[in-house]
Amino acid sequence: MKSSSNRFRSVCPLDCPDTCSLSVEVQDHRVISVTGNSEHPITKGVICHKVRKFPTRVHHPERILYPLKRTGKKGDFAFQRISWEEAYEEIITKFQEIIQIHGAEAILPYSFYGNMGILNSEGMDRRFFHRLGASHLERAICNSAGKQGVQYTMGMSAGIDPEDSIHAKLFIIWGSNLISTNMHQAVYINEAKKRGAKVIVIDVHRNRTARLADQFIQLRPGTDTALALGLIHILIHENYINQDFINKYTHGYPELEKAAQPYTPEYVSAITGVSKEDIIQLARMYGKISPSLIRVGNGLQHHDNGGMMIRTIFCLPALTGQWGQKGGGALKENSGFFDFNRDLIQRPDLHPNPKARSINMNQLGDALLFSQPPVYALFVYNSNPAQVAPDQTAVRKGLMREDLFTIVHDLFLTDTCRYADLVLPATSHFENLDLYRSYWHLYLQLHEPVIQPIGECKSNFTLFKELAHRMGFTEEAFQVTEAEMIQEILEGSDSPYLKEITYDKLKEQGFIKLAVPKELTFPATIPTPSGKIEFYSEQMRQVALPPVPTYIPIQDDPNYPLIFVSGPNHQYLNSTFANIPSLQHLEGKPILHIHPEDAQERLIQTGDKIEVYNKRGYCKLYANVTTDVLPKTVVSQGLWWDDQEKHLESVNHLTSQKLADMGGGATFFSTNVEVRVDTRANR
Ligand SMILES: Nc1nc2c(c(=O)[nH]1)N[C@H]1C(S)=C(S)[C@@H](COP(=O)(O)OP(=O)(O)OC[C@H]3O[C@@H](n4cnc5c(=O)[nH]c(N)nc54)[C@H](O)[C@@H]3O)O[C@H]1N2
Ligand SMILES: Nc1nc2c(c(=O)[nH]1)N[C@H]1C(S)=C(S)[C@@H](COP(=O)(O)OP(=O)(O)OC[C@H]3O[C@@H](n4cnc5c(=O)[nH]c(N)nc54)[C@H](O)[C@@H]3O)O[C@H]1N2
Ligand code: SF4
Ligand SMILES: [Mo]
Repeated sequence: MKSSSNRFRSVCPLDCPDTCSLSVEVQDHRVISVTGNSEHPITKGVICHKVRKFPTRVHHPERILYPLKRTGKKGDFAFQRISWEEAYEEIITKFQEIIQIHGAEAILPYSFYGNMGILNSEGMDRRFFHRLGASHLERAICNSAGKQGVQYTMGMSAGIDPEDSIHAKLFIIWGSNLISTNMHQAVYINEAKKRGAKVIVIDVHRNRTARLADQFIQLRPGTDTALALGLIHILIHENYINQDFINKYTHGYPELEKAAQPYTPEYVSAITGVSKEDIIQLARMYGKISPSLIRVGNGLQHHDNGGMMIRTIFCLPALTGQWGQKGGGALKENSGFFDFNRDLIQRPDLHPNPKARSINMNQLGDALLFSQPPVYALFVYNSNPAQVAPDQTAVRKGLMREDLFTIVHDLFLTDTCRYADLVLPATSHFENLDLYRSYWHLYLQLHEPVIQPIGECKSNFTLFKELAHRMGFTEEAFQVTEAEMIQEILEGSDSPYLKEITYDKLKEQGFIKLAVPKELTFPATIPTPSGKIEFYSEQMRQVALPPVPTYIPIQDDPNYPLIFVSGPNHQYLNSTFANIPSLQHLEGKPILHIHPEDAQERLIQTGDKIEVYNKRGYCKLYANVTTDVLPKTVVSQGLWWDDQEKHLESVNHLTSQKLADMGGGATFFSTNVEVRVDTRANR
C-alpha cells in the first residue's frame, strides 16, 4: 500500500442493521479516519459516532498482536507469547486427543457476529467445525424467537424495503431503540415526519427514540401480545378492517376474531398499564391512517413470550390491508431476501455424524457444566460470551473448569480471554476481503482490505483454513481463496434477487441492491403452507404452540418483584467498544433506571451504588431515579466489561438460560430481580 494519504471504500462489519458503507482514509498503513460513504443510497455519508472512532479500535495499544498461552491460573489473565506454529501444534494435539478419547462432539465452537462478513462469520469456520465433527451451535442469542414468529405468520423472515418507509403516514416504533440501534431508519422517519407522518413509540422505557414520537406509549414488559390483541379487538369492533384484503390474502380470520374477543380496552389496560383511552386512540389512528408501518425491534423477542409478541404484531398490517401499499406493512428484519445457498457456503455435508448434537448458545453455562458427553474444548471467535451470554454465574463456573481447553480468537483481551488456554490474534475487518449483507436494507456489499494485517493477526477465514490443513483435511472446500469463496456464494444461489450480482460488478460498484421485484414481495408472495398470511397457523399447533395469537404472561417471582430490562446502549455495540476510553466517557457509568416509588421503598437515591440481585447472582450498578420507567420495571443499558476495581460485573449474572417460546431464543429481558443499596459500596 502506498504511503501517501488514500481514501478507500469499506463496510461497517458490526452487528447493526444499517451495515453502512464507509469511506476510510489510510496513511502509512494506518486507518486515520472513518466516515460514511456519501455515494451509498442509505448511508448517505452519515454514520454513528462509535464507528468514527474505529481508528482508535484498530490501532489500539491493547490489540492482541501475537498468539498467547496461559501461564497462570484460569481467571488470572496471565499469558506468555508463543508462535503461531506452537499455537497450531497445541490445538491439533489437544483436538486429536479429545477426539480419540471422547469423540469430536466434545468440541464446541462458540461464535456470533462480532464481524458480520459472511466468509468470516459463517464460511470457512463452519466448514472446519463440520468436517471436524464438532457439536453444532444453535446461534439463537439475538433474533431467533421473533424470526420464527414472523415465519409462522408471513412464511419468510422479511418485511418491506426500508427505502420505501419514507412513504408511511404513520410509524409505530415497537420495542426498538432505533435512534441508537438503527440510525438510518430514524433518518427515514424524520423525512416522513416532514411530509406529515405521525410517529408512535411503544416501549417499556422512555428511551432516546421516544424523543421522535408524537405519542409515547409505555407498557409493562412482556405484555405486548395483549396490547396487539386489544388493538385487533377494537379494529374489528369499530370496523376498521379491510375485508377484501382479509378474504384474499389471509388465513384464519374467524379464529383471530374469536381470540381477540376477550381483549376489551379495560382488560388490556389492566394487563399492560396503558390507559384505556390511549389504547382506543391508538387503534383508531392505526385504523384510519394508511400507509402505516410498524418497525419492530429486537428487544421484544428477548422475553419468554417473545415469538408470540412479534407474531401477533405482524397480524396487524394484514388486518387493515397495509401490505402492498408503498411504505405500508411491518419490518423486523430482511435477512430472508438474502437467499444464499447456505449448504454450499457452510458445507454441513462434510460432517461425519449426521446425528451430532446441537447446543443452544443461550445455554452455554449448562452445556459446560452438565452436558453429556461433556464439552472438553471450546473455540470462541466473533463473540464475547463472558459478557453477552445469559447466566454468567454458570458460564464462568463452566469456563473455570480445569479440564476444559478454551481457545479465544479476538482483537482484544476480552473478559472471555480471562478463561482461555490460548488466545489468538484476530485481524479487524479492515484487513480482510469479505462479503456483507444487511438484515435491514437490501444492498449486498464487497469489502476489500484497506490495510495489511497488523502484527501476527489472522482473519477467521485464514485461521480455520490453516487449521484444516494441519488437521489433514484435504477436501476442496479448504483449498479455496476468499475471492473464490465469494464467487462460489454468488454463483451458487438460485435466488432471483441475487441473479444479476457478480463479483466483477461488486468490485466495480462496491454495493448492489437486490433485485426484489414487487411480485416477489408481500402480499403477492406469501410462502406459508396456506399461501396466505396466517392468523391461524397449523404449523404452530403441530409443535404445541397456540395456533392463534394468545397472551401468555412472562413469569412472575414474588421474591424478586422487579423486571430487569438490560438492552444495548448508544456508544457500544454489544460489548464491542466498551474498552474505548472516549466512548466509555460518553456513556459514563453503568446505570439502573428505577421508578421513584420503587426507589423510595428501598431508600435508594440517584447516584447510589446499588446491588441488583436474584437467585442466579448479582451485579452492581448506579441508580438513576426516574419516571422514564414504570413502577416494577428497571432498565440498564449496555454490556460493559468487568471492572474489577469497582467490583462491576456483567448484567448477565442476572439473566437466565431459559428459552423463549419459539426458535430457542434468548430471554434476557424476562428477568426478575430485587435491588438494594450496596452497603459495601465504594462510590
Ligand atoms: N448502539 C448500538 N446499536 C446496536 C447494538 C448495540 O449494542 N448498540 N446492538 C445491535 C444488535 S446485536 C441488536 S440485536 C439491535 C438491538 O436493538 P433494538 O432492536 O433497538 O433492540 P433493544 O435495544 O434490545 O430493545 C429495544 C427496546 O425494546 C424495549 N423493550 C424491552 N422489553 C420490551 C417489551 O416487553 N415491550 C416493548 N414494547 N418494549 C420492550 C427496550 O426498552 C428497548 O428500548 O441493535 C443493534 N445495534
Ligand atoms: N443482557 C443482555 N445480553 C445480551 C443482549 C442484551 O440486549 N442484553 N444482546 C444480545 C444480542 S442481541 C447479541 S447479538 C449478543 C452479541 O454478542 P456478541 O456477538 O458476543 O457481541 P460482542 O460483545 O460485540 O462481541 C463480539 C466480539 O467479536 C470480536 N470480533 C470482532 N471482529 C472479529 C473478527 O473478525 N474475528 C474474531 N475472531 N473476533 C472478532 C470483537 O472484538 C468482540 O469481542 O449479545 C446478547 N447479549
Ligand atoms: S454501527 Fe451501524 S450505524 Fe454505526 S456505522 Fe456501523 S452500520 Fe452504520
Ligand atoms: Mo443482536
